[in-house]
Amino acid sequence: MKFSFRWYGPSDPIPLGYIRQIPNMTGIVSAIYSVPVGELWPEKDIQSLKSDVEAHGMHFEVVESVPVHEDIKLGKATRSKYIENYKENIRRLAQVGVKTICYNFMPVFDWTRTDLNFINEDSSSSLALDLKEITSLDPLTEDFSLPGWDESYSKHELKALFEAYQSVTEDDLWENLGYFLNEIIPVAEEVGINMAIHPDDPPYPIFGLPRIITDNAAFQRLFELNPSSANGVTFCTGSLGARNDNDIYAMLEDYLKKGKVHFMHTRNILLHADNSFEETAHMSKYGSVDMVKVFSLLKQYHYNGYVRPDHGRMIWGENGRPGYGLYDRALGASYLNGIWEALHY
Ligand code: DNO
Repeated sequence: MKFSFRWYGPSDPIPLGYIRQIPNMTGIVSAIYSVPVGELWPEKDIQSLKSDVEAHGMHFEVVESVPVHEDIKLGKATRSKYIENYKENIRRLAQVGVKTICYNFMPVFDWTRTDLNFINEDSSSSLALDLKEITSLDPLTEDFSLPGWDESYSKHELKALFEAYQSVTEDDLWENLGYFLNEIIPVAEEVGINMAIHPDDPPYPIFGLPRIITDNAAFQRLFELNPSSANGVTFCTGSLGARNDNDIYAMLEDYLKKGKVHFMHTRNILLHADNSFEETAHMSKYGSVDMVKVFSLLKQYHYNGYVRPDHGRMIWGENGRPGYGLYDRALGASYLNGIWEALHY
């Protein structure tokens, strides 16, 4: 198992040299963030990212994410250009030694929370999602504001996207995902890259937009769409754990058996009865995810892929990118390494 850490490139306030000092941290997970969704990633930018990471004694083998253009999710005629660009990005990344690409197929919004600064008992802060609050929000109203997303779209863009999705059903989204996979998976296979879809976060439809990568039935359908082992998953314990009816251990075991897990996001959440949640420290006792159980399964099935601590709380006065500070993620990494070491004793 290869431990890795997400880094947002040169604009990330956390220096690579600090990440290297986390015990057993061998890899960086990153992306080219300066290129608009759907465009080609310049080879020189990819190369310089790799060189930066390697100059700090770590490897660059996982990209999170190569985002999927909305026209592909919408199944528009214009998707062909974006699919061709996607294929070329896969080839370019393979050329510098990338082995796994994480992506998602969520319409309009990626992960969503209602609070980026939920104050915990110990005065640390976390990301949180309150189901009542999210269901009361209407993205098309003037005063709509969604933490983390306020600068991503203009009102006009948001309105146009919502209109475009109005006629897109869950089945349409599946069809568009199938089309995309059947185009890109052969390229990924050819160049030795594993594609790892990230579950929807939260794992149910929001704002009337369809969301499909949500539960076990969805993953089985995904595997049927394209049986290649390159068509795999990022198993995110926090995202999949945000539904009381998801048995994440049974799901993980099945996908490990099938050789479909290429990347693990291991974070914890405290899940409430209505599927609202707060993100917690990684340790099992603080949340609803049993990390020892998760890592025992990884050991049992000889998981040899990538893992990363996921969102951390803000602690020790750190002021960072929500969910992606240094301190609590480093604590998470050490804790997970401790479990892994103990399991091999
Ligand atoms: C949140 C992340 C997601 C993830 C994408 C993958 O912190 O786990 O934003 O990177 O969904 O495409």
